[in-house]
Amino acid sequence: MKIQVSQVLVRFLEGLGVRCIFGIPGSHILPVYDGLYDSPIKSVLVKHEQAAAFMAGGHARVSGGVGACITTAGPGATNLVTGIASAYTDNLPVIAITGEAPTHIFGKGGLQESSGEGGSVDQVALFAGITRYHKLIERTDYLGSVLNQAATHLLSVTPGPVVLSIPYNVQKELVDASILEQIAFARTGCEPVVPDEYIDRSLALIRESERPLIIAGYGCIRAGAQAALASISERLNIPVTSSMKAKGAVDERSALALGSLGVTSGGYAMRYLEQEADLAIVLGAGFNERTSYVWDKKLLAGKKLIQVDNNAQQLQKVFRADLALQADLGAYLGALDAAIRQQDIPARAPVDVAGFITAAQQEIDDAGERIFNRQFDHVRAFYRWLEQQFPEGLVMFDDNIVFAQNFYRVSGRDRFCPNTGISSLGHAIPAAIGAACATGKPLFAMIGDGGFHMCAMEIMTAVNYEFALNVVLFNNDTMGLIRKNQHQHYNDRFIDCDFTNPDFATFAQSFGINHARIENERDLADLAGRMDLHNGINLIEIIIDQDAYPNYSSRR
Ligand SMILES: Cc1ncc(C[n+]2csc(CCOP(=O)(O)OP(=O)(O)O)c2C)c(N)n1
Ligand SMILES: [Mg+2]
Repeated sequence: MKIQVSQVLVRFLEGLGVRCIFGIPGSHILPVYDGLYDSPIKSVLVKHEQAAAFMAGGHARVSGGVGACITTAGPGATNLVTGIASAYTDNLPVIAITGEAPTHIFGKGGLQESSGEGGSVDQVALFAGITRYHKLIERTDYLGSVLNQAATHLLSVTPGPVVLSIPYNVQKELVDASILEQIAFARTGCEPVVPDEYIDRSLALIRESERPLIIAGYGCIRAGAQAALASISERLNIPVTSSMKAKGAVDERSALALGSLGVTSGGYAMRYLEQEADLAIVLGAGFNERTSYVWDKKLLAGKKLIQVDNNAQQLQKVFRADLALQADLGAYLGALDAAIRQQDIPARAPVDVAGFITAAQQEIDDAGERIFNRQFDHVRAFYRWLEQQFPEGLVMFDDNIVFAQNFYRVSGRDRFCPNTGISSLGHAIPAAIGAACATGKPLFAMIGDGGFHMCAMEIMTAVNYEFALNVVLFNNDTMGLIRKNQHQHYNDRFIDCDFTNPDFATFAQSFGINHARIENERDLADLAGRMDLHNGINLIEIIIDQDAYPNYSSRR
């Protein structure tokens, strides 16, 4: 049976399991939009294509499946760049479908042409450095193979973004529907097996160690290995810290949780690692700049190290390991857990993590190294309030990060999605909107006022589609991080950091959403009664002094 290429693309998306697609139409992509008209895929009209890519990424993070976005040629495609780059650095399976001028006008200066011919914008070159796979599909004879390649990258265990650009005339060509049969959508064929030898060597290192510490990375969450991780930690009394991205890999409110590791964290895990641990078990953690305290050699000096990652490039990238193993974290932790049960491996001596944290806190206070002074007490109280309000779990997208790293203990039922990727401002709101299509859990987007300015109109997307969303806006009338750096390193020569905000109560009113203003702890008292945090669209504004600086240095 002959169908249009545009319909093949829609069926391809359906085959990938795409449930929502975020974008803005333009005439160069209308055939695909017309195909979406008859599809169960929900299309969401956004305000800016950058946000569409962030939404696709947010959706992928929370659903565990493929996120999708769609734009027209030229500016529609170029507006995607930061969002796609973010998915690239976060290894997210995001597919972007973009239109393109018809091939017969290539090189003649067609409207919005981005074929690279005749001096036009070159989309292929533009996306080359930020995608795992990108194709300007100029013909249909290789369409099946192109789509199969795209699926390979999207459904891989180390996925990344794919951009497919299709000229208008190609979208309208008729091809045989059997093209779709060339595409392997199911790729879970063989269960990864971890050789016994590696489990035995891991157990030998654990047996030899008196004070092991697990450093959990996002790989544990991606592999869905949280239960095995908790079982190993509890059975053997091994405390757990995590990278920022893996907060909640074990319940941070549980007895063996040390909080997250990193320059902007509470600092307990770093102290435990340095002062106590004799074996670090690094599971799917990249050890990038912040997690590794700028690759501080003291951190792992004199310790044994086990490192397991499904990505060979991560292994021994920064530190040498006594055992480095490329493996799926789910398979490894499952096998390790089973072996610990079978072999009745004795628990390590009990560890008083709460006592260690209290003592470390005192040490930090005495050294004047506390990151937040009393000017942030209401922010701390807000996060405590949040923990109480949502014991059953929430999903948090966080562009601020520093507050959550210090104040919020992510439970095993929460999902914490910090703005990693390329750390672009203006991410949390669209990413949370993307997740709204994937989860019924309460959604929070935490964002500074500088970042809010970059994406605030997307709140109207949530309004249009009645997506429940809580936006927590940290209002300090400044780009606080920049102001802090100009205070610490540039003698208070403040330039281009401060600004005047709109009145956010009026702003919220004009959007038809709820608004609350938190200036101190007392304002939290009746907050839950004033807005429906589960089903409403709420803007919670937290006022912070412009001259209140977190006490850490990013050294730049
Ligand atoms: C797209 C983008 N532009 C610039 C930056 C650099 N940058 C990092 S933090 C920051 C200031 C953030 O201000 P705000 O969102 O108000 O948060 P605050 O630090 O005040 O809490 C800037 C400009 C960035 N990360 N992303
Ligand atoms: Mg700010």
